[in-house]
Amino acid sequence: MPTLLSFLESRAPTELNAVFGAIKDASIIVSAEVNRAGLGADIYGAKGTENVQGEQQHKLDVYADEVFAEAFRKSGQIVGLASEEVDDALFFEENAESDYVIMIDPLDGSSNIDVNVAIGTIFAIYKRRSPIGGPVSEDDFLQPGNEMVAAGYVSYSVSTQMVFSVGEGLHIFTLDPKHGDYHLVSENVRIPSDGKVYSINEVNYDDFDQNLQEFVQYCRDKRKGDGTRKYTGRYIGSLVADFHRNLLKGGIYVYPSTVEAPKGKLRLLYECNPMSFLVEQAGGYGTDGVTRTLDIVPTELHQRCPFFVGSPVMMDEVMKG
Ligand code: AHM
Ligand code: MG
Repeated sequence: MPTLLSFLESRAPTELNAVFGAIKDASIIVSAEVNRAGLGADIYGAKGTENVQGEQQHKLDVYADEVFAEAFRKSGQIVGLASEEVDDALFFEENAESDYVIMIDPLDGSSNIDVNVAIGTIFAIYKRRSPIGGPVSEDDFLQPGNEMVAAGYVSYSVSTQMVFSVGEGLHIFTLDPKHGDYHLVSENVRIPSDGKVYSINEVNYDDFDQNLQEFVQYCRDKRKGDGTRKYTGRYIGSLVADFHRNLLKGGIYVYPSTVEAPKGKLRLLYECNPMSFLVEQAGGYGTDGVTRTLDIVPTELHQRCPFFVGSPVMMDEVMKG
């Protein structure tokens, strides 16, 4: 089976392949560290600091952020980085001549670290808008998702997998930790058009608008011809893991606005946008409940938005209102 970089050779420009090389190298380091969680007192547990959004940072979040940032700097092909863990975007001066900026959630689902549940890294890659040779500007990062060049996630789970698209289909690679490389396991993956799973934190049901309440009720009630249930609920609380299951099995993931998170909880630039790009490449779609996620014009780096994503039939059902 082809390795990640040999597969990409004919599909993406050399500069972008170097970015994927950096993601590969950093994710292998993070994966090894994730697999050791609990063994080193310096890695496991909360760090006691908060990120810009007032959320508790876990040591692995911060570690992953540093590993990815260093890999992007060294790649020579990334000029700017925006991360969930850092307030302001970084400019890599030594890469001023390069063309790409990247946005990442270095370790999504981090509240699951301490309970040994799947977590992931999410990334979105764009071409800069500012002139080559100079510093990056906010404009480089506040691009709508429809300008995205490539996106993906690494899921640290039963095995470590990288799921990505460079705009010509969605592909899944599995890490062989013995040999330190990713190998192709599924090419041009398609999400099942109808799904079986709805993934939503149902404790917030009373906060949902009427349309979403009716959709959840529909999923609870819907029966197949033989009288058995058509849908089932699954919610891990790690976007990467919930999304990945729904991608393979068919389903929908929803994080709407709630009383505690009036604009939704997930971040547009490095959570909702890359996942929307990926699901569209697989035949599904993502919205904020009204607008296609990739068409939202961002105004802030750490902007949140409601998120609905998944199989087209289930998405159509919730979107028809
Ligand atoms: P994080 O980026 O701080 O880890 O938060 C994002 C996570 C998602 O992975 C997950 O789907 C969601 O938060 C779960 O939130 P909740 O516990 O409110 O259901
Ligand atoms: Mg996160």
